[in-house]
Amino acid sequence: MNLSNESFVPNWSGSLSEGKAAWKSPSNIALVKYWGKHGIQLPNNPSVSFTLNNCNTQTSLQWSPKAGTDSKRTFLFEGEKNPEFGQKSFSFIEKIADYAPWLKELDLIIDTKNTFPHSSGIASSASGMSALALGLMSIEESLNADLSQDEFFQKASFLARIGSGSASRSLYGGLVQWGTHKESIGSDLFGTAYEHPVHDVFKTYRDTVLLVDRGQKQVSSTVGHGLLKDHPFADTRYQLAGKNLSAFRPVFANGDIDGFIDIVEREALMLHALMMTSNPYFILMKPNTLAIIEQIWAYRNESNIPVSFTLDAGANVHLLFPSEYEQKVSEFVDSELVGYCQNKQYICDHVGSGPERLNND
Ligand code: 2P0
Repeated sequence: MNLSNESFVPNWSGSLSEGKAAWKSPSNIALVKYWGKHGIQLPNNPSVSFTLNNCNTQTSLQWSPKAGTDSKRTFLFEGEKNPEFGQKSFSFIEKIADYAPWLKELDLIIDTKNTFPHSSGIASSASGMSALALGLMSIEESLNADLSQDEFFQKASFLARIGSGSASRSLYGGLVQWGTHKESIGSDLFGTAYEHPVHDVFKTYRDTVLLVDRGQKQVSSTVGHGLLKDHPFADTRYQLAGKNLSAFRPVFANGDIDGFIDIVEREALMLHALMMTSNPYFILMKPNTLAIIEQIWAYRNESNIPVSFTLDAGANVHLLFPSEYEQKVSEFVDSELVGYCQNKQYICDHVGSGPERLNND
């Protein structure tokens, strides 16, 4: 796609007034993983993800022309002040200043909450940054009547990416690609709805997130990404990510579940193999992560039910399966897997249709 950073710098001026907007934006789970970046959160390889539904962030934004000389920012998490999360939002707002110059003229109140527990190990950066980016785009929309819906979501994805790379993939439903790839229109600057045919089975796929460890990760994703810089396998990894994205194309088109399982599990283990071979090396899986993987493989062999797994940058396991097996897999989770989950907790989710504008009240 022939767009550059400059394409997102406003070349119009609108008149500022006060307003309110609220958005619900989902988390996503990568099937081809983003691991390794350069510049301002630009990916070293293309990735593709399922947009989720039930794991989401709801953010409301109130804005008004600034009352003092400095613009005032207020941040509330679940109705209360939260300096740590507030700092992340404010530093995001600083980083996007060139693309939203009107922000320095406004006072802002950001009020946000997640549907999933904060310390569940489910990354809140994808849903959180995308929800905030959508709220900011609602401000831009109020200033620029010529903004089309396509431009709205594209720039929301562009801004969300600057907040957190994976957030760029939360702006559309179904399958979403981020990063250039020879077979597609994809961009490194923002996510795009997956452009090739997708079989119905992947439009309602299930993701049961098994919460293995809710503790703080020892190594953040940002540090993990950074360790790819001098990683001996980095170049091979980037090539394989592109190949796996190509290999997914007929799999998605034909509803080839066996092909899906093969690529998605290889990607998950490759991500963690990269962590284990970084310098310094680290392991984010826990014993129960491996125990769950073994149970999934045994159940698949015995039952022929096509359950598979993927992993994020953490110990939790995402159990992926077609919706027609929901009842049987639910029994499997309750009888065999729940014992490996911290406090027996898991979250049932599925492929969703993307962000939603909420009523302001
Ligand atoms: C992904 N992950 O594709 C990969 C796979 C985790 C494992 O992107 O530094 O929070 O904010 O761009 O997006 C997690 O990293 O990192 C991530 P930043 P992000 O979803």
